Amino acid sequence: MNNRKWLFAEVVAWILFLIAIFGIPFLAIQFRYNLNAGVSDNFVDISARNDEEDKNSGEWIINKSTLPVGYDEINNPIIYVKKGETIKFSLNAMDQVHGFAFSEPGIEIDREIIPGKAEIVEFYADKSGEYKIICSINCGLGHHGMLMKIIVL
Ligand SMILES: [Cu+2]
Repeated sequence: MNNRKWLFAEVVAWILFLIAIFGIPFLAIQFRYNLNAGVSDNFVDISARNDEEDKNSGEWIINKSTLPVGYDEINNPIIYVKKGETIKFSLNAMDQVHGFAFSEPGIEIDREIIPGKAEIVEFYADKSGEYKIICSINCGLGHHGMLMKIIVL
């Protein structure tokens, strides 16, 4: 082989080497990230309740949660989740039709919850921050008190 061919072989070898060094870990990270997205054991079972006779009754009730749950000073639930994880919500309405909606612009989750039928909603927590959840269907007195928060850490 002449020198030019050796040089070519050397350049190709270097390129392959660089792809192996930088490319494989990059692909591995992407692959892992994609595997994790959407696959989750985080499960939260929530009931929506608003007794029309009582203006203080509108609330989201956490029946069961595999994630840590706290409460703010007026007893609204706060759910904590790690960034990159997904939460699977099972939602049910105790009395009338409610709406489970994120009030953040850009998050298109707004689901009607009809009594007697569990609604499954998945939320992929890809960005850290606070996410407010409201009731998007006017359910009478107490409607504006139906607040809940998700904190992505
Ligand atoms: Cu409601």
